[in-house]
Amino acid sequence: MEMTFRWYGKDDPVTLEKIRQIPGVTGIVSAIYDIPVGEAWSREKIAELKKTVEDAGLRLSVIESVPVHEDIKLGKPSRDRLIENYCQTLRNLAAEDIRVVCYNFMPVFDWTRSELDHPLPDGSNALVYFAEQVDKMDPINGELSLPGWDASYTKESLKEVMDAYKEITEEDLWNNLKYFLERVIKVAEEVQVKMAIHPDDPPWPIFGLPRIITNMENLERFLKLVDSPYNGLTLCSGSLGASADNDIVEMVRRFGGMGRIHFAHCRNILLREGDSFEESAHLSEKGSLDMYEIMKAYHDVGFDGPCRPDHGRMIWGEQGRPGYGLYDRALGAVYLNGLWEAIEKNEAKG
Ligand SMILES: [Mn+2]
Repeated sequence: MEMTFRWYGKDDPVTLEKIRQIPGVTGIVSAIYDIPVGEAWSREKIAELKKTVEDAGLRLSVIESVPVHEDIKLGKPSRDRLIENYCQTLRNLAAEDIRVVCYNFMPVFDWTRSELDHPLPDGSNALVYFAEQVDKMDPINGELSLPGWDASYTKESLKEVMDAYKEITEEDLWNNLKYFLERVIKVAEEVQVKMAIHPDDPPWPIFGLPRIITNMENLERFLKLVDSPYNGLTLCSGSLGASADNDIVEMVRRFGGMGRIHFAHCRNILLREGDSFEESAHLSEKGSLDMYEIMKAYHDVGFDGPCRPDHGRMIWGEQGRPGYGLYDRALGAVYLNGLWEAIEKNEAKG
């Protein structure tokens, strides 16, 4: 297992120099943020990112994400050209020896929360999802802006894309995902880049948009769409764990045992009544997930891929990108490494 940390590029207040000082973190998870979605990433730009990371004494381990254009998810005629660009990006990443690519297939909105700085009893704050607040939101009234949301949408273009999805059923989305995978995984195999889909967050439909990467059954179905070791998962415990029906330990054992987890997002989550949740500290006792059992499952299946702490709270007065401050994520990384060391040494003793 390689401990990694997400870095948002040169504008990120959490610098590579700081990340390097977190004990046990050796890998960086990043992306190129100034190329429009749908265009191919040049080898030059990838090499530049890689050099920046390596000059700081770290390794560029995972790309999170190479975003998938909405026209691909909608199955529009323009998708063939966009998929070809996506494949070219994979070839260029492979040429720079980058081997894991995270992406998601969520229509329009990425991860969604109702509040980004909800105060917690200990004086920290965290992202929360309170269903009754989300139910009242109208994404096309133009007043809403959350960090997972693509800021490039105008009110009109957002309405247009939301309208386009009115015709798209869950089965259509499955078909469009299959069409994408059948073309992309072939290239991923050729150039040996492991594709790792991130589950939908939260794992249920929002704002009337379909969501399909949500539970055990659908993950099974996903892996069978193209049954290749290069067609794999980013197993995000926090995203899938938002549904109490999802057993994360079982998922790690099942899909990790198949060698289909290529990237582990490890964080805890505190479930509330009625499809609501808070993002808690990583420690097991602070949330609804047993992080020890999750790490133990990864260890038991022989997981040797990249792992990262996921969203953190804002603590010690830190200001910054919601979910992506330094301190709480650093605590998360060290905690996960601590669990791992204990599990390893315990196993070695027999
Ligand atoms: Mn995640």
